[in-house]
Amino acid sequence: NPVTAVADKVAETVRDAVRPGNEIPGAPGPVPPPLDEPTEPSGPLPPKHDQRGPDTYGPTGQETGVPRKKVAQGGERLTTAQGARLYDTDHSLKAGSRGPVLLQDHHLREKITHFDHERIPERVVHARGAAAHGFFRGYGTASGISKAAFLVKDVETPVFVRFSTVLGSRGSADTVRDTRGFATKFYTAEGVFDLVGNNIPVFFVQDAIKFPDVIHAAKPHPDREIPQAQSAHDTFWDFVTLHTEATHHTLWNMSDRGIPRSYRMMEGFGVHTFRLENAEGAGTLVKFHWKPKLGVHSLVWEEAQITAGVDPDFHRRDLADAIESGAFPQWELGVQTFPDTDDQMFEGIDLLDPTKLVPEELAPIQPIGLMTLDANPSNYFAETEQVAFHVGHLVPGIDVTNDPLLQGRLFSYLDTQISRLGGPNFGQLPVNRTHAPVNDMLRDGMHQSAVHTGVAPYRPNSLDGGCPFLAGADTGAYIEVPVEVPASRKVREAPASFDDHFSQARLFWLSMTPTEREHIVAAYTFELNKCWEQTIKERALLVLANIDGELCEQVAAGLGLPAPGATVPLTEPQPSPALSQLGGRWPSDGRIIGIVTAGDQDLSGVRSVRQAVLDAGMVPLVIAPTGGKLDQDGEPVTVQRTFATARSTEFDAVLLAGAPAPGADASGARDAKVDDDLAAAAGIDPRVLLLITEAYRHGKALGAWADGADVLETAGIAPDAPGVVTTATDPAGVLEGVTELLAHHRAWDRFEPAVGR
Ligand code: HDE
Repeated sequence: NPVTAVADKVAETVRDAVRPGNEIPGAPGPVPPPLDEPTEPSGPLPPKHDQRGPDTYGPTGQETGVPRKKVAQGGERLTTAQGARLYDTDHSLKAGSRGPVLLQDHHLREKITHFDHERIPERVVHARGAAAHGFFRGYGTASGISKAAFLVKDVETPVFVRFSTVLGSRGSADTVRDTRGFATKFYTAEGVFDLVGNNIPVFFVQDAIKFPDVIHAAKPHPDREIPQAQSAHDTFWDFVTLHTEATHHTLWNMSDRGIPRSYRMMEGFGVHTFRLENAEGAGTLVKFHWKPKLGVHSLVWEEAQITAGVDPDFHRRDLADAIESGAFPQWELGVQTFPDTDDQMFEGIDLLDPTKLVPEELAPIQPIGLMTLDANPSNYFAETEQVAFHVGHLVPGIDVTNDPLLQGRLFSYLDTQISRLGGPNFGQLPVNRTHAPVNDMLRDGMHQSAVHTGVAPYRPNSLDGGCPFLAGADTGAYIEVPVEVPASRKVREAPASFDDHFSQARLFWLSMTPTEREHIVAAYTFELNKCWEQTIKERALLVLANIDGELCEQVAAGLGLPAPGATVPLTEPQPSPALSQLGGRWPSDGRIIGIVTAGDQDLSGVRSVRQAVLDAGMVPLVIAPTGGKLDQDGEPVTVQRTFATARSTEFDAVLLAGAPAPGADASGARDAKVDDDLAAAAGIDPRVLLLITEAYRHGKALGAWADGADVLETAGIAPDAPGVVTTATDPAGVLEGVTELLAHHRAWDRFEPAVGR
C-alpha cells in the first residue's frame, strides 16, 4: 500500500532523527539527517486515528456505502480541480524566465482564483468555535413523554457538536469573558434534530426583535472596531443597564460561568421551554440540560487573561487533545418537566420567559441519555465552519413553544445560513446531511449537488406517480398541536409576567458561595472600570442595587462611587444550591499535570510519576530547561515544554521534581512578576518561580519532592500551605495527594473571600 509505505518511510526518518545520541540539542554527536521529501508518489494520507469526517450519506440522505474514512483527495499525482495532472505548481507560465506572466496560465488563474474565494462570511454571532463528532445513546426514560425515535433505550445516534464564544471574531481568543454556545446536531433516523443551546440557562432579551440591539451593543464599537471579544466597554453596559431584562444573563456572564475552564466542563442549556409529545399525543413542557461528567469548572480571571495571550486556542486545543488522547468528554442529557397547562407557568415562573430559569430544587433534572464525543473533525472548514444549525430542525416528538425569542430564532437560523453558506442548498454539505431519506420538492439553486430525477416536483401530480406521498398526521415531524389561541388583539407588547427583571438575578446571587460572590464583584468592578462614561457606571450601580445591597456596595467601592439604594422591593427567594459550581468531587480525566525537572536530577522519579499520571487518565507534560530528550540511563524522557514555552495557565497542577538553576536563556523572563535577584541568589530559574507563584495564585495544586521543595521555599510558599503536597517523600505519594486535590478542581481554601461571609 503506497499510503502506508510513505507513512512508514516518514516514521523511519523521524526515528533516525531521534536515535539515542542525536536527541539533546547542543550535545555533541551526529547531526540528525534532514527530513527528505518522499520521492515516490503515493495516495493522500488518511485521517489520523482521532479524526473522523461526516458520515458518507448522499446529498439527499441516502447511504452511499462509501467507507467512513474516505478523504476528499484521490490518486497519487497533483491535479487541477478538473483532474488534469500537473507537472509544475511552483512557477507561473512566463514569456521567458525573466519575462511577463501569460494570461493563458490556467493553472495559475485557477489556483489564485480559488484561493481568493477560500473564506466565507463568518457567523454574525458565535463566529469562533470548535467541534467534535460523537454519539448519543438514549436511556429510554423519555419515551413516556416523547415519541422521538432517538430517545428510545439504547438507540445510538451520531452527533456533531460545536462549542463557541458569542462575541469574538473567528480568530479571537477562547478564554474571554462571554457566554459559550453549545450546539448539537443529532443525525436521527427521523431527520436532523438540532439542540442549539448555550452554557447559560437564560438570555439577555425576551423577544427576538431585540437580538440585533444586544449584539450591536456587545460587538466592538463601530467607529474603531474595538474592543474585540469582550463585554468590558461602554456600549454593552449602556444597553444592559437601560434594558434591565438583561440583568440576569449579565450576572451569569460576570460569574465564573463566563470563563469556563474547558468546553468539556460546561453545562449546556436549551434555554427555552420546549414541548414534547408522546405516541398518545399527550404534551409535556420541558427544559433541556446537558450535565458534563467532569463537573462544571472555571478559570480564574487573571488566568483567563494570561491565557488569551499565551494560548488563544486554549479551549479548542483542550477539546481536540482530550479526544486524541482517548479522554472522551461525556454529557448526560436531562429534562426538567412541567405540565402542559394553558398558562404555561410553573410555581409562579413564566415558562415562556427566556430570562427565567426553574431551580433544580423545584423541578429536578431527569436524565434521558448520554452523549460521548469521540472523534475530532478531519477538516475545520468543511465541518466546523460549514455546519449549519437551526432551531427549526425538529423531529417527531419535539416541538417549540410560543417563547417569543424562540419564535424569532425559527426565522433567523435558516435565513443566516443562506447568506453565510451561499444559497439554500447548505443542507447538502456533508456535515449537514441528514441520515434520513430526503424526498422534498425543493429544486435547483446555488451549489445544488443532488441530481434530481422525475419531471413533477409539485403536488398534486400524476406524472411522477403522485410521488412523493405525504406522511400520516401522526408520523409527521412538525406537530401542529391544535392548542387554543385566546382571542386577542394584534399588539406589540409582552405579558406582565415578563416585567420582573431582578428577582431571579437575586436568586442567582444568593445561591453563590462567598468565593463565587467575590469573583462576581471583581468581574463587575473590572468591566465597569473599563467603561468611559460616568453615567453608565452610575446606572449599572442602580441595577446592582436591585439585585443585592452588598454586591452594589462592593462594586461601588471599586469604582470609587457612592452606592445607591434599591428602586424595587428586594425579594427573598429560596437559594438554589445547584446553581453554585463549588463543592462535590469530580473525575480528574484529561487534567494536565506539569512536571518540572532540572534535567539532571532524579530522572527515574520523573519517569515513574509521568507514567502514573498517564495511568490515571491524565496528561503529563515534562518541563525542562531545554527541549529534546533527557537521558541519564538509556531510558530517555521526552521534554514537552521548556522553561521558555511553559506557562502556568496550561496546567491544572504542577509537580516539582527539582530546583533548576537559571538557564542561559532565562533573561527573557525579566519582565515577569518575579524578583530576579531573589531567584539568582537562590540559584533557581526565575521562570520556574513565575510558574509556581502564578499557579499558586490561581489556586492550583502543587506538589514537590527532593530539591523541588526549595523552589516552593524561594517562592515564599509554605510547605503546608493549602493545596501544597510536600509531606510524601516519593513522587507517587505526592501525585496521590495532588490527584485528591484535583477532585475539587482548585485549592479553594487558598482564597479568602471578603464578600458574603
Ligand atoms: Fe443564536 N444565532 N440567536 N442563540 N446561536 C446564531 O446562526 C439568533 C440565541 C446560538 O455553532 C446564528 O448559524 C437570534 C439563544 C448558538 O453554528 C444566528 C436570537 C441561544 C449559535 C442566530 C438568538 C443561541 C447561534 C449566527 C434571538 C441559546 C452557534 C450563525 C432570538 C439558546 C451555532 C448561525 C453554531 C448562532 C440568531 C439567541 C445559541 C444569526 C435571532 C437564546 C449556540 O442565526
